[in-house]
Amino acid sequence: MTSSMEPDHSEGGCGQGVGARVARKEDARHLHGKGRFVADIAMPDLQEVAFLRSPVAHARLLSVTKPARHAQAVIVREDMAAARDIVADSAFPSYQPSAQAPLASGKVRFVGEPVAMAFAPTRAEAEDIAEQVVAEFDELPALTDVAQARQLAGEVRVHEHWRDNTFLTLNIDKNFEARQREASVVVHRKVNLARQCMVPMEGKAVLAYWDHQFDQLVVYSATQVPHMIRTILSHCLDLDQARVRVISPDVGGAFGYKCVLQQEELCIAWLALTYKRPFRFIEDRREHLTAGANSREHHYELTAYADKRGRLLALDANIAIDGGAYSVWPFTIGLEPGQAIGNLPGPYAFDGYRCETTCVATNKPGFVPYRGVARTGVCFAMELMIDAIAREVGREPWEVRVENLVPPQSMPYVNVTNKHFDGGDYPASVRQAMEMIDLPAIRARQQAGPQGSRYVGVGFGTYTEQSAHGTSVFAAWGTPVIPGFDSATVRITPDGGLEVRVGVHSHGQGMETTFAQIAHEILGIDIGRIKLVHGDTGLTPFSTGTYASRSLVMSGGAVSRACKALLPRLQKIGAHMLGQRVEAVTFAAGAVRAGDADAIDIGRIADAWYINPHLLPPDVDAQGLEVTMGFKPAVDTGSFTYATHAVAVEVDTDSGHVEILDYVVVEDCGTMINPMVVEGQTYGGVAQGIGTAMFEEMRYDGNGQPLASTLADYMLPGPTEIPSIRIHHFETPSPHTEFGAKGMGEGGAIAPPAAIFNAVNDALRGFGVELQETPLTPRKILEALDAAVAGAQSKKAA
Ligand code: MCN
Ligand code: SMO
Repeated sequence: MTSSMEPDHSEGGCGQGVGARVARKEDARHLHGKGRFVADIAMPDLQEVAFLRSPVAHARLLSVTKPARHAQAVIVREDMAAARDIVADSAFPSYQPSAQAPLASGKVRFVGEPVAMAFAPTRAEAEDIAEQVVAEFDELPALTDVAQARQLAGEVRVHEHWRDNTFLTLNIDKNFEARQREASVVVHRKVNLARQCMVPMEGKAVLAYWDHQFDQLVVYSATQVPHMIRTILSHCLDLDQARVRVISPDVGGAFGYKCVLQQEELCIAWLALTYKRPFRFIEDRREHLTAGANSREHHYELTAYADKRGRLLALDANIAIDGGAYSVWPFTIGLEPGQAIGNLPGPYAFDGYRCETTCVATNKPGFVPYRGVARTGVCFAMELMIDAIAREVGREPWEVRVENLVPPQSMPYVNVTNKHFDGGDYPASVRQAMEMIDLPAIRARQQAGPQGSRYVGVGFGTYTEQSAHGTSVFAAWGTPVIPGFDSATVRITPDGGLEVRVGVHSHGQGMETTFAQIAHEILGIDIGRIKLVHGDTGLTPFSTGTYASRSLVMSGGAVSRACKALLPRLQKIGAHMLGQRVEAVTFAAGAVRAGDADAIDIGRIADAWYINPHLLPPDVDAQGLEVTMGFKPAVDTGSFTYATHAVAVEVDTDSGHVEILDYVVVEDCGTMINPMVVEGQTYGGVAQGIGTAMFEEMRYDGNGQPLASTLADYMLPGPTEIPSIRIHHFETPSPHTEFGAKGMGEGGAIAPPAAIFNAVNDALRGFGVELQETPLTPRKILEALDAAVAGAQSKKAA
């Protein structure tokens, strides 16, 4: 297996097919400023919309008064009587659903919640009108953290009719007590991940109009999931789905923020439906930061039970998640605790596990999935524990990691939470990362002592990325929408090119290129002549869309199957044109061939089917040169990509500054369609992960006021904070997918906090300092050092 794991992708060595490092087709239009985003669309009589947003976190909404002069241009909830609230149900037994009104009604539950909307020919005018709307609030105590929301549940409720302030609680107990008893080493830690925004370059963006010709509501939205947005808009607005068309044009990054219904989408669609005019809303940066999105905030309390060598026997975990005010449609807030409890054991082979995960409602914006979904948190928590165990037993963290990981000879492996790991060599990824980061050299530098106040350290983070999880997983969660088969339509054009239509959406992942590579691999058509049509419910087959790193496995799999289904049809026509029996021909490199001599290429076959049908065989397949085909892997619990990140850092104990000296990623996403795209995805993910680890935090004060509203106070990593990242690939094909490919779009963002914290803790080991709370600010480091010094002094004095 080891040899099959080492890929050979010399530049362009594989032509244009699977495995080729071809440049992304979509880049040219973006580099030349020719992308078309919602904000670029021009339309006569377009009205721009501004929202009046709640200035308080929790209050009864007593009244909303429209300015007399502009009453016609202001909408409140009562005006939208026919529109339904957004409610996402779930099958989790303890789950309490929230009802999110398109505009606040009766109550506001977070700062920034839309209370009214105003429209005008320009955004500035619309904002001026919105500012004249007068809303009266009767303030209630704001619930701003998990502990307080639980404690005060008797008196203050985010949702009055609930039993308490808990969205849901999940529990698991597998062999915990039995295994725990065998342990001789016990390690306890608290780990905290801060609340974050996603900050895509383009925020929410939606434009809707009524198409009189087709008697249809057309909604342009920056979304990852156009078909699901159609489903829910139709429901909330009581329209036949055939009368709604959702188009997702170019989208400037999405990262999970755009895989759920946003209430502004519903508002704009309602305006267009009601007034039969075009309306648009473009979120600005301040709205995004204060009201748009929150994610990541997890609090862990963990106890690991291990033997003397550090072999993990059992894990006891308590996870608390601050879910904010509302549960998103369709995934519900259950996605986050569900993924957390299921993925906390990570790539490790222990079987005693007890975990309680609670997700609590607070007066903050509702939790939205963000690249990595819960796995960034669980990887952070678990990997800090592995290092803590290594400390406790006095061994190298990489060794303890290697001995605890699922070994390759146990693959395929079903872990303690019933995840089906489909293959790979997890320990080899750690060893490879260790070599690349040159652990002996770092240990030697540490032996030699610090340079002034600068201490070096090294850290690892290993994870599995459950990708493309399908029907059974979502059915168990009982979400309102459960993904099944993804479909693709492939259509050979009369000139021998190819259109590929998929219901997922590409907004930076490079699918216009990688899906063309898949079709090229089978049909041999030049990728320049393969056109991906995506993100338009009017033009593409249904898909639940792009999320959970599923597009390649699911939709890409469907593209492959659909292309394969064309082959017998091509062969039949080609054989007839060659004057051969169909058994005597083969298909290779874009043509039907009889021996070496004669070939009929796809262009000539297409020409015959479309415009010279007298050349066709009498028994030609009447379905022609177009196929719609669905695909889902036989094992639908997800394909498991895995990786080890290793990082070397230097910590300045005078300033608290951390510098990343080196960063390596060893990853295995099965067969790569385009290694360059995989690397691009990894770089972007790691950059976001570095943000999570070191910079980003969305803080709230005791009144629920967000403390960052511009990029001057919400810190993002920039080019100078992102090191050059070295990537090494393993390629262990998945047995369940087309070409053996596994999803990987989120992975880069999963391990950086784990690896970076482990490295910093390694550097500061001599001080007895261990940090466990993101972001890793200089201030936190200095405070921890001060506390350690003070602790040591008081010990001495005593
Ligand atoms: N790929 C490949 N070989 C593999 C695996 C993937 O060549 N073995 C390629 C795919 O063909 C695709 C890309 O890598 O071009 C990512 O594929 P996949 O892992 O299927 O992920 P999705 O396309 O479903 O993308 C969604 C995923 C998620 S869930 C988030 S969040 C995220 C991410 O990808 N958001 C992104 N990456 C992003 N990248 C950009 N630029 N912008 C976002 O919003
Ligand atoms: S957060 Mo990605 O859209 O699953």
